[in-house]
Amino acid sequence: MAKRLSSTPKQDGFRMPGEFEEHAKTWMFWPERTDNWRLGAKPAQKAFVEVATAISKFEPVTMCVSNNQYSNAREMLPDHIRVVEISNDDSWARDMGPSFVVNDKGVVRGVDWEFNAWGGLVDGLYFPWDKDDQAAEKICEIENIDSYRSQGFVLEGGSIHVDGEGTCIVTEACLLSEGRNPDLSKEEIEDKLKTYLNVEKVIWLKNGIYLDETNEHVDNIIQIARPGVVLLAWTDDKNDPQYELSKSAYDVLKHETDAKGRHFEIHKVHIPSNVLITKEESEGVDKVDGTLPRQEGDRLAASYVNFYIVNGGVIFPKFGDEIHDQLAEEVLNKVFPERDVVGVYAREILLGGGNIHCITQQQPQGKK
Ligand code: KQY
Repeated sequence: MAKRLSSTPKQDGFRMPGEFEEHAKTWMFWPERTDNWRLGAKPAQKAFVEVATAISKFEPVTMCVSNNQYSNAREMLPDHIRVVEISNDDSWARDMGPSFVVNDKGVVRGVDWEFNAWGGLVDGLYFPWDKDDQAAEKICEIENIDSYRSQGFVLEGGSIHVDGEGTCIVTEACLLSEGRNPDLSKEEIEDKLKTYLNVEKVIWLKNGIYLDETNEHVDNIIQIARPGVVLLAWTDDKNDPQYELSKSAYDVLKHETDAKGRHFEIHKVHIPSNVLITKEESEGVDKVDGTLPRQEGDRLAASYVNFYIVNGGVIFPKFGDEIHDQLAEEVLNKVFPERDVVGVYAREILLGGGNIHCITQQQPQGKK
């Protein structure tokens, strides 16, 4: 029986592995809310099917789906993708799912972060979020995995990156935002990360991607390919507001060392040309008080580094910007020569406020 533990990963000798370490499977959630996903979420559902299918060529995928959408999801997804019913408020497995931790015997446990929809009543993206907050616990129950609950400490999986060797990278814009842990100091937040992820060093970038509605999650501006090697979302256009944000992240990473004292090898990945919401896209989204509106002309936080590393592969978002899509693929092939790099057209996911990394959650292999 899965237990809720009152100790911490650090006390018990559990650490969060890097995403590039071997996975047992990937978790995803099925999109359906019509105030976030246009046209009754139909285009997004197709995009989620494409992502799930791409991942399933490398490792098993489980899709979590509400009771309302169970039959539709089962019908739309290939048979080899497992579908389980879990109530949800939306479909961001990175943020609602557990962050899995392992010990050196290969035992896997879950960290169930307190979740408040990216800022609660201060600047959260929808209300209520209670079903999303229960999702991590339910996943651990299904897998019969013990879990730790970070009660009183709000965090999303997309706001942290770890290298599995003692380093965690975050952004100040997100972790110090008013809507998450306003009563905790930066040092106290760092201590929580050290306790729940069992890391020794936290590296603070100032910002993430311009206008990222998550208060600038780190997983949209960098990804860790392996210890000491990072990819950074970049623009050469000094007039683009993203330039200063990416330059500041570059400067931090250039001068920092990781927990093992290594300097970072940094690979820049140019963002696509401005991706703006069209009139048709805006009109397809239901308007609901309390949910972030999608206005025509709004710039979307498009970034190729919101990619997902799977066993033997990398699944990255494409935006239909031929030049930058191709440049991103080239950088990924260079950084990951041992993995197959697969692009999936992901505009519909971006329209919902995130991308491929945000809608996926890896469960580490642990002991076979
Ligand atoms: O990017 C993410 N990790 C989540 C984005 C949530 C957007 C909700 N509209």
